[in-house]
Amino acid sequence: KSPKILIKGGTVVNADHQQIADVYIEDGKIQIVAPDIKEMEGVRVIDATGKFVMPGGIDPHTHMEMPFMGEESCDDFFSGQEAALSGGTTMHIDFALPHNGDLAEGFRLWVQKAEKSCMDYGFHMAVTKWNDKVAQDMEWLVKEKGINSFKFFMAYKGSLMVSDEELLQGFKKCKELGAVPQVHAENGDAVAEGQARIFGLGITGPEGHPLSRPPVLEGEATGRAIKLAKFVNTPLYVVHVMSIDALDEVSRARHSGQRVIGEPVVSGLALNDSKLWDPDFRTAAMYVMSPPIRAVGHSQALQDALSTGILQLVGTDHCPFNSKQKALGKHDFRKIPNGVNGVEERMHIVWDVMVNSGKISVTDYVRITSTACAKIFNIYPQKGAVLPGSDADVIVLNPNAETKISAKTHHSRIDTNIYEGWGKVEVTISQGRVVWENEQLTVERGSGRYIPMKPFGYLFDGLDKVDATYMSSMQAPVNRNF
Ligand code: DUC
Ligand code: ZN
Ligand code: ZN
Ligand code: ZN
Repeated sequence: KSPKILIKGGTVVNADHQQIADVYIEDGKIQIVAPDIKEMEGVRVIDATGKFVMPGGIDPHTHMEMPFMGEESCDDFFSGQEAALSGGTTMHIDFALPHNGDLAEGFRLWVQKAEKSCMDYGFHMAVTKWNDKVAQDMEWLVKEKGINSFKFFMAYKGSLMVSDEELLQGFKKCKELGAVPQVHAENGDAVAEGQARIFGLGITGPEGHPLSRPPVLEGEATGRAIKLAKFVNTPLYVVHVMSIDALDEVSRARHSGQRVIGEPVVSGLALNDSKLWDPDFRTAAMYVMSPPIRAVGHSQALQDALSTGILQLVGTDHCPFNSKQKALGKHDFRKIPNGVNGVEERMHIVWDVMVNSGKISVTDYVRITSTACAKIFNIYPQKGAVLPGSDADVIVLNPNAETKISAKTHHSRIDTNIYEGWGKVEVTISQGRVVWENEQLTVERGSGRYIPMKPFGYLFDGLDKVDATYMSSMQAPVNRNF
């Protein structure tokens, strides 16, 4: 039977409001949010005086047990979710990949992988080529399987990358289905050329990675995807915005009224590329992800864009590979499996770089770590809010806590950590149960639930009205403001 929990005396924070109140939880749902709820027998009380009570984090971008570059990311759904819960994230949306190009098969595979889950999760589905079967499967996934977003890789030539023609067909289908198209935006042809060029110069170490795929290639692809989305009149979600170049494209489009969502990730917000030049291969290789972590200056611009609302939410691209896996690229940076950790650290790091730095309010913190994601993927207010009726995914965050992040104590299976030294979430409640407290996890394998997501979320509101006059409206010179 589900426990009864009363969180007392904390400051309850939602994306639009904060108040000192108690939160009563029963049957996996938030039942009451009000000041001074009476303590009753059989109800477990958690004292949150001086602390923040918030919706659990939702990570819109993870890759658990993802087959990639000949390896598989080293967190599975269970260990990755343990890591998430211990860091105050209570739901993630993982990228399911097609199996040999087949979306339906890929979906079934991801359903199997996720059976071991211990928290709630959803899926995005990647589209890696175009044909009638892909289009049919997209329809099946949206109408029957709770998927409302599809990701297109503009990089990874020869494996995941799609052409502009495929992108265009995919965008059209997304628009028709009310699903959000997402892009990994780097020019894959140019990346391949850049990698050959840098390797040919004798630069074989991890520093070759950022050198071979500079910000201009991210900016180009981001702009291209945005313009194709405009041509199709569909919303667009740009995953892992890592550079000023990509940010400028998102910013320009938003200022012209286009519905473009930009998602920075914690590595891009908090780190810079200097460690990629570390003479120790093991250290440098930990920082290899794509698009690359950029030079000093990009992260500050991304933080500022989050604080002004140009960027909307924060993901992680959690895709950890341990040092043995990373060592496959010891003599060739092109073979280092791409990916970093972050699902366990995201809530802490965003707190530090955005709230502690004074760039955003605590309510905005809730918005960019939880609520915005729930709204974009159409699961609000089931998720993303501390409101009566919402799922009881709640955290207690102590702004004065001194918990520390370290590879020695973290819960991910990765054997290194690029975020040594950060930490704030003291209690995590998932599905109405306390799963993280006193730095102890209490989770149950198989208790995680798949959260189906419906199409035609708010990004599609009123979009059809524009369609009729759309081609002619595009003749107007509206886009001069940059
Ligand atoms: N980038 C990464 O670094 N890892 C997983 C996939 C991706 O696009
Ligand atoms: Zn990506
Ligand atoms: Zn603006
Ligand atoms: Zn990713």
